[in-house]
Amino acid sequence: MRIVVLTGAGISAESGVPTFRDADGLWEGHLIEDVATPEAFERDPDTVQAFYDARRRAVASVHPNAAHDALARLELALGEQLLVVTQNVDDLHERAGTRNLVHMHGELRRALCLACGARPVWDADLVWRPPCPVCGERMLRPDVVWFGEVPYELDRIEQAVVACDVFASIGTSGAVYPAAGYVALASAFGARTVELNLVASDAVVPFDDARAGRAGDLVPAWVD
Ligand code: BV8
Repeated sequence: MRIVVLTGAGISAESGVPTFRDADGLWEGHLIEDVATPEAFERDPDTVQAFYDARRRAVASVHPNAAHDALARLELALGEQLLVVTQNVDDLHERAGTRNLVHMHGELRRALCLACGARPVWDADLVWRPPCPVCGERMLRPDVVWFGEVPYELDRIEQAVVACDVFASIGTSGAVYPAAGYVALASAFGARTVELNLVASDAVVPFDDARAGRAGDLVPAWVD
């Protein structure tokens, strides 16, 4: 039984990490789309860096919830047959024990060196513009996929989605592509599709099984 699970901000909501749409897309007066873009970083790197430093510090102070824990239990049972694809940049899936994991939108805890391409783990207390530990250049940026940038490991994700028997979407509004298109791809290749979300998302194709509720309740019930 091959399962692909796609997670979004809603799975981390119960850990106390605000979602994008619940915060009305605003962060201290900035539209997230205005902050989460390469143009914004080019224009005002300090504001963008402060946005990610604040989110990194916030994530360090919260913990995985029952939904993250349930997916880690599912991996213990299924092993390589389960792949978790997360749009989230927090490390709550890892901290719950999930290993077969793709961060398609990057990771808060990593930096990306524009000079050499290294992706070093970012020390939360670093003074801004530290030298890259690999090449020494002071050209680090957050290792987060911004709007207009190509997400990570798309081939690996698409291969898993077309081959899976079950595709589950947890805590995502289905607002952002290419992630929002995976349910249609899975369905086209014969997978059974499941949505576990606070409210039914406006998915491009209807889910075979759509359950409304909090991830912390729905995911353990679905897994166990
Ligand atoms: C790209 C990192 C080119 C930053 C993020 C069509 C095809 C391809 C691209 C596009 C397209 N149309 C438009 C595009 C461009 C764009 C896009 O999709 N724009 C949108 C706004 C229309 N996409 C891109 O730019 C992507 N790149 O297209 O490159 C390409 C593509 C393929 C091949 C070659 C080239 C890159 C997008 C990545 C942007 N970066 N994150 C950061 O985190 O700071 S996106 C960011 O917002 C998140 O990562 C996440 O993906 C998204 C927010 O979505 P959700 O996670 O769903 O969160 P949201 O708040 O929206 O919803 C939360 C849900 O949880 C809700 O449904 C709520 O009801 C539910 N919920 C709340 N509480 C709970 C709960 N559920 C359960 N329990 C709870 N307690």
